[in-house]
Amino acid sequence: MRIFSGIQPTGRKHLGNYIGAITQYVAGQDRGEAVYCLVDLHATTVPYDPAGLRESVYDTATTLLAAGLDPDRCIFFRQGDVQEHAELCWLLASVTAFGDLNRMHQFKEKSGAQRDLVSAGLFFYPVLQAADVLLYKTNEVPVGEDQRQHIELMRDIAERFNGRYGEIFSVPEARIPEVGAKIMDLQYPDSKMSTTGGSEQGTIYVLDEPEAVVKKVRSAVTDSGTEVRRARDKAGVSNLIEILAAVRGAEPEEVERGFDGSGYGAFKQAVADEVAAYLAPVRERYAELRSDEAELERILARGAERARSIAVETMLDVRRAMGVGPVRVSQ
Ligand code: AQP
Repeated sequence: MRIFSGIQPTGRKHLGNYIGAITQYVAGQDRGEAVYCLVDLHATTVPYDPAGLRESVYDTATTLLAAGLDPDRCIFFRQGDVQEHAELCWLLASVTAFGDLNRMHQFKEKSGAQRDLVSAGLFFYPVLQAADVLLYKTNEVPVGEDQRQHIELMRDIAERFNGRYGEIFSVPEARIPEVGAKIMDLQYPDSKMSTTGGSEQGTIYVLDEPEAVVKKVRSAVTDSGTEVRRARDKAGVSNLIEILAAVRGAEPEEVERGFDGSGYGAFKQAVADEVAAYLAPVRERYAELRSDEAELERILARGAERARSIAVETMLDVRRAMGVGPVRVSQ
């Protein structure tokens, strides 16, 4: 089974990215052939600083390695190093419905936040994402809940392509965690914890110092009640229950039972301490790994070479099926 996921090189990854995606990436290395990609081409769809992008790739690569990605047990690379991603994106455009792209929630949210230019790249973001996944004939895509719609779209794209040109692609399944699929902002618990849209105080970064983590959790917005249980009108407490359950690898019901009658103060302190302890080893390992940029480049280059060997084969199939380019003797 092949597993693929991409993550934006936005540098500072948060607890939502960590629980929703990164821990699944690490686990995926034991479940199948895992392919993980830092999507620098996606990062160009909103205004960004070119020199900063390279730095952010190193920051994010280091975070993933510190979290437990092992370049010997997965293919770990930078999207921009494998040009087949961009080529397949264009070719998949022929089987992507404009109306479907127009319905994507992420495009609506992100385009609304742009001050100057809403780039066509932002509109095309899910097509490039489909290319990333389909290029590796992927079976499973570990992601958070916010990516469900994009995965549905890429499944439609794969099916339409296969129907029109022949069975080339696997139709991928999303793998969304049961607990922690959508971690919410601690200050605005009706909105997801987010790199671009969240509040600084409500966002726990993987690299935050323990004191900062404790402060953010202790000042998380809750309701005026005292009961530690999940409910529609208790978004803040529900989020903290979900976070603690994910950190402990437990069910949210167990967390509720464990804090029955203890009040919000003791509960928040426990969440704060356990999240700080959960992230500390990643932060420490990050500090050890980040300065060796030559080694990071070496890891990404080796990953790109391995990724390319798969991607080139897929593109031969795609080009042949679509009648693009010269006839090639099969290789
Ligand atoms: N709040 C979240 N809870 C659980 N999972 C989440 N993910 C994102 N937010 C949450 C998952 O993290 C992976 C990487 O997402 P990305 O590549 O989009 O990286 P990002 O841009 O840094 O993440 P954000 O926070 O989602 O950025 P914004 O809000 O700016 O777009 C994905 O699998 C995602 O589901």
